[in-house]
Amino acid sequence: EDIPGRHSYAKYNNWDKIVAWTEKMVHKHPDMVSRIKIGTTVEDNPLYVLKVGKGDERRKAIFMDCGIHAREWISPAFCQWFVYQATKTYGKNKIMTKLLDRMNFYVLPVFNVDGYIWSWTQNRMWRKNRSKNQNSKCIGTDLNRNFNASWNSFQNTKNPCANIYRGPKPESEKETKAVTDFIRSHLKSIKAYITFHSYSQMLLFPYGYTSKLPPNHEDLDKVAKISTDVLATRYETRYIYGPIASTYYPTSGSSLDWAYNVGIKHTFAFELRDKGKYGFLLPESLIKSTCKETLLAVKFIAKYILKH
Ligand code: ING
Ligand code: ZN
Repeated sequence: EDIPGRHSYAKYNNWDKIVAWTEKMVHKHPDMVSRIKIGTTVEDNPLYVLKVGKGDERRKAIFMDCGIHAREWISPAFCQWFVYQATKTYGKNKIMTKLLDRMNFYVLPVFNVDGYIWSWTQNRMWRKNRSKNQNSKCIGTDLNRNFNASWNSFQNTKNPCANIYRGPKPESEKETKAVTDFIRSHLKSIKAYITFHSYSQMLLFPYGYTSKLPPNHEDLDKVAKISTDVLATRYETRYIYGPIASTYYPTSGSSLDWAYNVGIKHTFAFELRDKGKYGFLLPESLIKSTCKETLLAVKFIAKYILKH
């Protein structure tokens, strides 16, 4: 498992390791994996999306992002696990084979690269990106408050020193803009959007900015219910599910609400393990089990998208 120089899915990997890993995945599976540079960060790091699947660009697709918040290390670990399992079980596992034959997954393993690097080198509890703010010494915008979805509606996101600072305007951040541009240019094929956070063990769907329910909330509720049931079959890990605003807390400017409002009718946010014992500092010994159970839920969502 833990061979020096070899990528380990049972450990947290720093940004350099993750970049090397993206190259490795493309080289190992050129017919199934390609790497797309969708933009760069404030500190000029590349933003890479891995396209995983056999189909051409017109096939149905699911966009998944990990690591929008720097300190939530289990999230990028899951995106890596997903790509690994997809390529490893293609041709062996019936469901995975069908999924990859018929649809594409666009996987952004680390959304907030600069913040992720900062959380490895300077401050383990860092959340935001690393952009400078005008008229403030405080650094960073919360990328999950920076989307154009009721962006201006909550006062608590106005302070540049707050952990949930929304930024000077919607999509002000290069990272946000890269992702929204990519999704907008693939809107025809993208049928689901899934974003991975930690922690709390929740599966959330829109809306965050209002307690109103989205038009297809019954459908979302049903998919979320079955997904969390499927997730629990592996280790009996219990997730709660529901609309963000009532299940968790009200939020404006989130990627989830934005993706829903541009027309992606199935959008979900996972809050991965745990429920607070370790919080953001989830031990490496729990990475694999967390990823395994989560993969079951994601496969269920993908199957559902393929059918509907
Ligand atoms: N939680 C998310 C946050 O940005 C969330 C919750 C998810 C809100 C998806 C809106 C949409 O506050 C964490 N832990 O970051
Ligand atoms: Zn988060």
